Amino acid sequence: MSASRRAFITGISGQDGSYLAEFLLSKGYEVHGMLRRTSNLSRTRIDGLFEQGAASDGCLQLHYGDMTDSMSLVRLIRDIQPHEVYNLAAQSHVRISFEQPNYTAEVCALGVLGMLDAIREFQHQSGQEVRFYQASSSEMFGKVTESPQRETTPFAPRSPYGVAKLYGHWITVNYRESYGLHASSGILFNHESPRRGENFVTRKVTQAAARIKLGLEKTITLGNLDARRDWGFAGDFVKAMWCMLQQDTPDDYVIATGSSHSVRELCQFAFEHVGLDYRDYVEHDVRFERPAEVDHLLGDATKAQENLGWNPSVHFQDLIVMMVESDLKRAAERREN
Ligand code: NAP
Ligand code: F7E
Repeated sequence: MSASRRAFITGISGQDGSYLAEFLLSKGYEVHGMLRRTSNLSRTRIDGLFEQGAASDGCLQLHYGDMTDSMSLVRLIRDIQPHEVYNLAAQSHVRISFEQPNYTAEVCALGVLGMLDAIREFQHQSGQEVRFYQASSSEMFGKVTESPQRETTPFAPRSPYGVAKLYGHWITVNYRESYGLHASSGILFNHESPRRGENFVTRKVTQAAARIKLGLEKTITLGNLDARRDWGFAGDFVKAMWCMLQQDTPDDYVIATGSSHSVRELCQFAFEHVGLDYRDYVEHDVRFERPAEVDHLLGDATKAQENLGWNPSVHFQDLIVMMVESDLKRAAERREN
């Protein structure tokens, strides 16, 4: 093994995993990522890193494994001997968690336990410290009892995803308190980017605005337009994950921008950017609503600002412009091919 610090990222093929891998490589880390087996390789978000040669010089290495296969986690921790583990893998779609509650719990709850225990065992055997980051979520606040939400706000999850994430959160706290693991949990509010999955509402809207503008689609069908979210930029949020693992003492942190907008405002803004009125194109379908909704999330990241020196750099409007412009470019390229 080389002398540089080794980081292991689960969920490296996802939105956050790709930004975090880039960030850690830029800091000189040797980055190892876990991919699950799929019939088509799902690594388009990190293809750019391979094109830049990160894989050929050994700085970026991918390994097969799965959060539902604890033996694969034990093997990977033992083989990689990481200094830092970022556990980002999840069935991360809230509405789909109502359709796949069992699988969501296996990945987002028991998967975290499997990883923590693999780390505990490796640390015990080898004497090497492994720092752990858990991707907790503002969905754990659910039916909120105070606003804005901070680290001390009571949890009240409203979906199988939120409930599973809450287990992942508490078991991380439990391993920290019981076994002295350097385990931190980031309670991240919604964060988006041009790499956001196409079935999350920001990307669904920015992609539709772009495609409607270019004449490739006629309408977009959405669920609840009144829900409000605190939306930030994924590139900013992954830096907070790293900061948490550089602290002497592990802890839990809310990461958020501190301002919220409704889905309706998101539509209005994205469509206005391409010179259209969203009311002419947005249709409603109850299929895109959830059995229980989280109405309004708004985070207070004061603790992260004070302890980590972390601040968001991209505001909501700039984020949406970034995403619409990227979707315009992608749609135009596809139209030409
Ligand atoms: P994402 O784009 O959906 O990525 C999820 C990643 O997990 C993908 O790489 C996916 O692999 C992988 N994965 C799914 N099931 C797996 C399994 N059984 N075994 C191994 N890998 C598996 O999610 P994200 O937006 O980057 O979010 C990263 C993490 O932060 C997640 O844990 C999410 O729940 C949490 N979080 C996200 C937000 C947000 O607003 N983005 C906010 C709070 C917390 P495939 O590519 O093969 O699907
Ligand atoms: O929904 C409403 C929907 O799916 C946002 C995940 O990253 O952030 C994300 O979860 C809001 C909800 O994100 C549609 O009802 C309306 O109120 O983009 P979303 P989410 O559920 O907030 C948290 C923090 C995570 O941890 C999760 O992993 O938008 N909405 N119409 C819609 N949402 C979707 N997806 N599709 C619609 O058509």
